[in-house]
Amino acid sequence: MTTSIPTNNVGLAVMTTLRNYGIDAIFGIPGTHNLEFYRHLEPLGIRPVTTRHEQGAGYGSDGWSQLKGLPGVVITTSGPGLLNAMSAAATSYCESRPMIILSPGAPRGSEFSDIGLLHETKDPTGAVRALIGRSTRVASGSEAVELIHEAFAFFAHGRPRPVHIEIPLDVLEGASDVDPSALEARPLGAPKTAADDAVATAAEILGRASTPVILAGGGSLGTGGALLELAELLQAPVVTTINGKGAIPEAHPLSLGSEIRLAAAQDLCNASDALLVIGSKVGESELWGGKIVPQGSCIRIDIDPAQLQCNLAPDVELLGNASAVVPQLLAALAGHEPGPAPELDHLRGELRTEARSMAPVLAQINEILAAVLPSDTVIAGDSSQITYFGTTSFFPVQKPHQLLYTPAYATLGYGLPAAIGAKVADPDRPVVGLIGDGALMFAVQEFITAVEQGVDLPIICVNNGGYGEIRQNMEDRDLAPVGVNLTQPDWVRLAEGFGLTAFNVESLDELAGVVTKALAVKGPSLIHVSIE
Ligand SMILES: Cc1ncc(C[n+]2csc(CCOP(=O)(O)OP(=O)(O)O)c2C)c(N)n1
Ligand SMILES: [Mg+2]
Repeated sequence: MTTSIPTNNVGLAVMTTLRNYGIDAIFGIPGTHNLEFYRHLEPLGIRPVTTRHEQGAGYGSDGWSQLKGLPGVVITTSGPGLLNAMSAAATSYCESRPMIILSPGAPRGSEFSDIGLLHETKDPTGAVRALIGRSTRVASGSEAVELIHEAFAFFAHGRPRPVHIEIPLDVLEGASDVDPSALEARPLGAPKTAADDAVATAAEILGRASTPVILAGGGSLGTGGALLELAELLQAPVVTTINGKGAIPEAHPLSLGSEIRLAAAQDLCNASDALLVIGSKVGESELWGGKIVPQGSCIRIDIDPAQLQCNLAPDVELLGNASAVVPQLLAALAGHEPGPAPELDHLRGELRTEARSMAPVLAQINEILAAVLPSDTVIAGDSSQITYFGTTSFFPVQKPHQLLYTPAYATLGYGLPAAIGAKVADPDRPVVGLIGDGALMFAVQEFITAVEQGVDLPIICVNNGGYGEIRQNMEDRDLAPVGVNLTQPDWVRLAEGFGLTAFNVESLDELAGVVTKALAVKGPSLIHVSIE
C-alpha cells in the first residue's frame, strides 16, 4: 500500500528536535498510530529499544536517563500503550526525574469521541495530567516542537518531572509547519543561583556551627565535586537519602552513606547546630517513620519553591539549583578555617549494626557483590528487600546514579528494564540487576529485550519464595500468610528459554565465583540465588 504521507512531517520535526538535544535512543513500542515517529529513527541515528510492555519502556528510559544525563524519551501508541506507561511516568514524577512521553492522539475533531476509533480513550491528556501535571494535546507541529524546547528548559531549571505531549494523528502525519531553524537545540543557560543575602546568612550560620551536618537528597546529585569541597571545608558529615546515594563518595571519611532512614542518622541531623538540607523533600518514604526536627538552625537548598517548606520549615531558604548554590556557599565561606574532623566511627558502627539487624543475609549478599564487582558498577534494584535492606547500606558507591531505584514510588518491575536502559546508555559500564523474585516477575518479559539489545547484563534474582516484605507485614499484625508465598518458576529454564545464560547458586559461598563468570558472559545472564 502506498500512502500520501509527507516524509517531511511533524513526526520528523519532533524527532529531529530531540536528536538535536542529544537523544540517541528511545524506549517504546510501535503501534498503528505512532509510525511517523518511528519512520525517522534510523535516518536520525536514534536507537529504538522495543520493550515488551510500555511500563518497561518507561523504566528503561529512566535507567538510560540516569546514566546519560538526558531526559528519557518514551514513545507509546495512543490509548492502551500510553496508559501502560503510566506507572513509570508516575514514578518519575514522584522521584523527580526527567522524562518525555510522546503519544499520538485521536485526530483533530474526534477528541473525546465515543464512536469506536482504534484505541479510543475518553480523555488521555486529562488522565495523564491527573497523574503528572504536564500533559498537553498540541494543535500543530510548531506547538509540539516548542513544548520539547520548554521541556528541556524545565528539566534544566526546575524540579525535573515527566512531560507528556500528545500529537493528534492528523497533525503527526501532516506536513511539518515548523521552520527548520526552530528545531535546533537552544542553549539552556547557567543554573539558577540563590539570592546573595540568603547565601550570606546561610554561610554565616554554617561558618560558626560546631556540629554542622549535610543531608543530601536527589536534588544534590548535580553538584559534582563542590559538595565534597563544602563538606570538607565545614568538616560536616554527609548523610544522604537513597535518591541522594553517592552525592559524595561513600568511602570518604565524612560520608555516612544513604542512611537517613536510620534512627542514628536522624538523631545526628536533629542534634546538629546547623543542618543543611539539599534537594530533598525529607519525605516519609525516605525517613521510614522517623522525623527530621532540627534543634539547631536549618538551611534548605531547593530548586522548587514548594519544596523549601515541605515537611520541614527552614530558617534560611536558598531557592536555586544546588549545582549553582553550593559553589555560592563555597565562595561565601572563602577563608573559613575547617574545624577538627568529626569523630564518626562510633556512629558509623551503630548505623551498620542497625542496618544489618534488619536482614543479615541480604547485607552479606551485597558485601560479597561489593567485593567482587568493579567499583563503578551500577546496581539496578527494585522494591525488594535485597535493595532497601541490602544495597542501600552494604554496596558503597563512588558516584551518583550507581543505584537505580525508586525509593518513594516503589513500583515492582523497575529493576530489569532500568538495568537494560543503563546498559544501552553506557555499554562499557558494568551494570548488574539485583532484584527480588516478586519484582522480577513483574517485568520478566524484558529478558527478551535484554537479549535483543545484546546487552552484557547479569541479573541476580534473590528468591525468598515470594513477597517477603508483605509476608513480614502480615506476620507483624498476626495474620497468617495469604497470597504471599508464591509458586516459583524454574528460574534457570525460564531464563534459558529467553536465551539467557543461567546459573543456580546453591550456597552463598558460590556467589562470588558465579558473578565473576557472569561478568564475562556475552549477552544477559541470570543468577538465581535461593535464600528461602
Ligand atoms: C506494582 C506494585 N504492586 C504491589 C506492591 C506491594 N509490594 C511491595 S513489596 C512487595 C513484595 C516484593 O517481592 P520481592 O520483589 O520478591 O521482594 P521481597 O519482599 O520478597 O524481598 C509487594 C507485593 C508494590 N510495591 N508495587
Ligand atoms: Mg521475594
